[in-house]
Amino acid sequence: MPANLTPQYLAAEQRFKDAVSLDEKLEALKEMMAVIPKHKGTEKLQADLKRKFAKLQTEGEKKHGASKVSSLYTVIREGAGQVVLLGAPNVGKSSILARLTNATPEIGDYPFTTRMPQPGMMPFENIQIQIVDMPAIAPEIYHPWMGNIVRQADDTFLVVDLSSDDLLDEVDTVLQLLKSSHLELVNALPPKSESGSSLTCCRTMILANKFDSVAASENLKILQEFFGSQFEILPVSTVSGEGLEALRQRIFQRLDIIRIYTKVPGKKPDLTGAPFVLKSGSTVLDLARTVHREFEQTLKFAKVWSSEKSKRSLKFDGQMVERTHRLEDGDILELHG
Ligand SMILES: Nc1nc2c(ncn2[C@@H]2O[C@H](COP(=O)(O)OP(=O)(O)O)[C@@H](O)[C@H]2O)c(=O)[nH]1
Ligand SMILES: [Mg+2]
Repeated sequence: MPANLTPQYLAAEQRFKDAVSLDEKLEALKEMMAVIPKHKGTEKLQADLKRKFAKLQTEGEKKHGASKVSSLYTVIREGAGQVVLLGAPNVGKSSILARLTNATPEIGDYPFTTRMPQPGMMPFENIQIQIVDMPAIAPEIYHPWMGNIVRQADDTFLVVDLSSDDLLDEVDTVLQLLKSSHLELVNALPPKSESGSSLTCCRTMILANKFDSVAASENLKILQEFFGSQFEILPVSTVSGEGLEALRQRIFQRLDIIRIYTKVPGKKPDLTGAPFVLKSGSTVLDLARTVHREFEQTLKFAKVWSSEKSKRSLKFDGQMVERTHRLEDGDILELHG
């Protein structure tokens, strides 16, 4: 038996023994994993705890039925886009969520702190983007329902720990586990006609977190060497804050959306509220449909004002445009039916 088990650990163990419900057992085990002294002598016990935890969690899913569990784990979409954070245990997914959003996830230097998908809203200029922190992906804990959440999201970010000497293995493990649930993380989606296989492709970039740590520069080089041609890699640190502003910008850019305001004829536009959000490439008619279905029939033309930030050489200043006119981010539109 390993020595040095603390009173806190023993108390949690007692709670585990006394627990009646599955939830109580899981909570107690989680506490045991959190407080167990981390050294060579407890490695086997730590591994046992992880296995026990995963087993109980799977049992719970079976008992409650897969459908109930997966609905439990669905994240209701909010805001202008939904982005998922994925990765091995302890890489800093929850810390990133906490730095970007209003959410206050549990953060710990022990694995499996996060058991449920946890959403938070990231304010970005005049919109909000939903970021979803996911439970860690590891062989002993991987749940297929995670795949469903990834599939439904607009974008995924694979978080990697630059302080870890096993980072290549960790990335490989995550990619393999996702593949076993028919999900492939890719840099760019293949054209629709080519995606005939049973694998669903999900667009991903790598967040190389803990850039502040001692081994980070060296590990970043290794990561770039092995995965740099396959994925875009952005170094970040939730501790120093480095890369976080670039990350916010990338999250927005990768959603590939435009924000459009409407105005009433003869009045100034109200730019303080939330804009309409559409996919890049949307037309006047697409926007009109979003405002009101009737516009599909009744819309005759629109007038457009470009945003002050527009980089167009020729800015619109209230010109009349047709229904098929392509809109640009920040455009202000007056619809005439
Ligand atoms: N040095 C360093 N540590 C970090 C950074 N981000 C997170 N951590 C630490 O890594 C551990 C795991 O963080 P957490 O966000 O819970 O990881 P998760 O399991 O992926 O959600 C915690 O002890 C954090 O304080 C970072 O940028 N630099
Ligand atoms: Mg976490």
